[in-house]
Amino acid sequence: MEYWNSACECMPREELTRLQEERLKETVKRVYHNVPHYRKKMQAIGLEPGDIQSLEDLKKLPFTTKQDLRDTYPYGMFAVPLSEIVRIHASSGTTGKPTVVGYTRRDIDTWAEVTARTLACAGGNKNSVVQIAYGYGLFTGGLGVHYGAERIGASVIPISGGNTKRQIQIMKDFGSTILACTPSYALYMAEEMEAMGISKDELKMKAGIFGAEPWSEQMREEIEKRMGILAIDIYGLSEVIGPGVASECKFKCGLHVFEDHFIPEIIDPNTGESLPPGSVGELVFTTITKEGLPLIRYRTRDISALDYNVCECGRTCVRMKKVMGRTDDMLIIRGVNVFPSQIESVLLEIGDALPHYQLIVRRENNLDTLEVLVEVNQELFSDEIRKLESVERKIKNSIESVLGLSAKITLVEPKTIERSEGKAKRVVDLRKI
Ligand code: DLL
Repeated sequence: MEYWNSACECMPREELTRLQEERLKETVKRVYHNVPHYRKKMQAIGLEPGDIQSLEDLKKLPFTTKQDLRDTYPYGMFAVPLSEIVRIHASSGTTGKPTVVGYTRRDIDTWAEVTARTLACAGGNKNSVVQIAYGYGLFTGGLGVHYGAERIGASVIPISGGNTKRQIQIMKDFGSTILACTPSYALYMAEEMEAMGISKDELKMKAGIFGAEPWSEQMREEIEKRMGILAIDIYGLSEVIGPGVASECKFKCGLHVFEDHFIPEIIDPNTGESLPPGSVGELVFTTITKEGLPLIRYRTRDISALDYNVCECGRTCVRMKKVMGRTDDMLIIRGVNVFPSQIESVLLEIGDALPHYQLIVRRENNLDTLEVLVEVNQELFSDEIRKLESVERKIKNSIESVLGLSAKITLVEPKTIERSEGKAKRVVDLRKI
């Protein structure tokens, strides 16, 4: 069995608990003294760093949410001065303002360590040729996996996303052995490959590390069959570190959470109560080694469950079940996080649109597409077609500049979109994954 760091990945539970407690105490002390936002929240419930001595005490700490990061935008939750931050990434949020995350030099080192483990989980080593087709930029996917791939000594192809024909040509010519991208993009590549008349036997591909969006077992089978590879699910979120929070091993029975860095919990999303192992609920993470942006009990909104049984691979770290869904309305379309409210504000700014709209998400040829149905006033409809086209274009451009996502805009007459007596059904997700 190949591990990147067997001492940490296979640490006996008692030893791991001791290590986690030590690091937790240290983290709580640090955020209390360095981050006013945390200090205020703890003081409000009469909690002092000394009250946290064991993992049991974790429950006493208040949760952190995306709202906390928004309230302190952009750098208010950082626990070190900006002079210690060497990298900034960001992901989109509901208000259009991104969630900003910062890394110290040691955080970058930790990140490389955990993504190196992820690659080793997929059988990666210094002989691997890793093609990174996650986006590079503010998104954490590209650079996150990049540092891990260099750490294991692999040859890295930092191709980033897009330009599918070129991806496949390079995959073939450069002899890539591991592909890193979203699962939907992997499937799209498989299709394009067939269309180009390139057979999987002409490739050296052995495995793929796919994540950043939910995907099903059927999708895995499809990718594995069409590409002739082992497809591994990897999980992470920018706030916690990016990719490298958890990864499946070749046994594909849950994702190992790298617990010497991140403590997971499952809570009831309605009551906030901590749930026992095995229960399905919302995943919550506490980071215990991060310096730039330590997070205490961060609510991910992702639904999963934890399994503490030791895996066949020998890793002792807990396994989280494949993410089953989210507790909020965030959509992930082609790897981009989209909140319906972001589109709503774009529409309302345009003026000609009525506040009745619906987002229709489809998966066509394995690629997610977004259609926005928008009601516009009757006058516009009776007006000349050119005027309608210009409104359509305005909305399309505006969505593209806010979200970085192209959408098909369909303008419809007033009262076309179904009304609801309760919550409006803003999203019709037709993807079968
Ligand atoms: O998506 C980090 C990442 C990059 C993970 C590359 C894996 C690979 P964010 O953009 O902040 O970060 O989005 C985080 O994406 O809360 C989940 O809802 C979803 N997500 C990430 N990985 C998975 C997965 C990156 N394997 C949000 N399965 C998370 C299901 C996933 N959902």
